[in-house]
Amino acid sequence: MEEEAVKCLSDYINIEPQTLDSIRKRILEIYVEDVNIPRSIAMKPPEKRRAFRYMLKSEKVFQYVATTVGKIARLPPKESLEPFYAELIDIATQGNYDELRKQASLTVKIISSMWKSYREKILNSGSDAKKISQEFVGRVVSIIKRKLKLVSITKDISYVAKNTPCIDFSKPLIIVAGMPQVGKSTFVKAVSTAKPLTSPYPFTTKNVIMGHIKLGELVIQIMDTPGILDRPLDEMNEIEKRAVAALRNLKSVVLYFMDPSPDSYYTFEQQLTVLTTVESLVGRDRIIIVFNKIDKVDKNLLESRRKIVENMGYSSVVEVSALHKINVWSAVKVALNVFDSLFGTNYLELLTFYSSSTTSIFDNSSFSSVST
Ligand SMILES: Nc1nc2c(ncn2[C@@H]2O[C@H](COP(=O)(O)OP(=O)(O)O)[C@@H](O)[C@H]2O)c(=O)[nH]1
Ligand SMILES: [Mg+2]
Repeated sequence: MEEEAVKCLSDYINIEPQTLDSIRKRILEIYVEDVNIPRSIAMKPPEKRRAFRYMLKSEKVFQYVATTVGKIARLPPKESLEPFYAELIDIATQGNYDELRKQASLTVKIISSMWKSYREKILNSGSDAKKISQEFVGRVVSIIKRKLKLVSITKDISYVAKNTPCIDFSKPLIIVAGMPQVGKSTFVKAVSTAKPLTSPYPFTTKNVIMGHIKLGELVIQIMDTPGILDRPLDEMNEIEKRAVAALRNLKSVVLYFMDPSPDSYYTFEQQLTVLTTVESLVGRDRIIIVFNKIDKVDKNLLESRRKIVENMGYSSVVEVSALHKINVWSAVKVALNVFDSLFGTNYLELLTFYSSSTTSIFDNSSFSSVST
């Protein structure tokens, strides 16, 4: 039961990247390869043998196309995928995924029916066998070129399938979101198994990355996301859109990370603007505000910025330093508490149970400082 709740996009989508050129090249390679003539045919007159040989070559070409393009045609329809996965595919393919599937099935259909007539033609062609089989191969290539225009997006589809984390829909999920440079990846790295890159430059995190916090029976999923800029959703780039896709589609609570320090990469006001964007995606109830980098913010500034956020309707702000691992587990604990109250689960109890016996991971002093 629990196993079935784990979904990986690569279980549904498993294709190799193809281009028009890669297919054409393979077709020509196959066409020049030797073929084995069955014994029964080897006894026939030379002309018949020749015709059979060219039929076999063409058939191998046909089978390659039917298999390769057929695989694209048989990709699962977008609507059958988890909405989160479907949106990632849309982002990567500019919404062309289902159109590619259609193009592929039409291509296979046309080439299959063409093969039926060419097969007979080649077998009965006598001395023209070579010419007719070459004509078939030429037409196959040109049909692919005309009908399978989107074939190169298989590269993007394959990439998404290979690089999208699996999600266990039976386990709690915390999404870490915010502008670039607020310390999201540093935090996810500090508390989970994930080892995302962190750096002093924006957009180091280009994809959603899943980390796990394992405590006995309890597994908490924590997702690092690329930073989002203060601009309308439809102006966001592909990288930002992946974060939006996670926020929009996954049952989760959100740790909205902010950098309240005076030298933050983006201003505090910009971070508040992005907060309203995140609110529009998930609703305020699912958001927990986290002030990071408290190691370099003085108390007065922290206090005044906390007031601003509280005035926006957030009752509590968790203050942490991801880099120095200060209070980081409080943020996890608060997130789990909100998850429980929103979704009727009881994970916090489990967490408290396991954390009391896992002091090496969980610093109990930081736990007791959280009021939940
Ligand atoms: N002083 C301080 N720097 C931090 C803290 N957390 C992260 N940073 C730094 O902020 C920069 C951006 O961190 P990163 O995790 O890549 O941010 P992201 O873009 O939100 O994922 C890096 O140089 C981190 O070392 C913190 O708690 N205190
Ligand atoms: Mg990052």
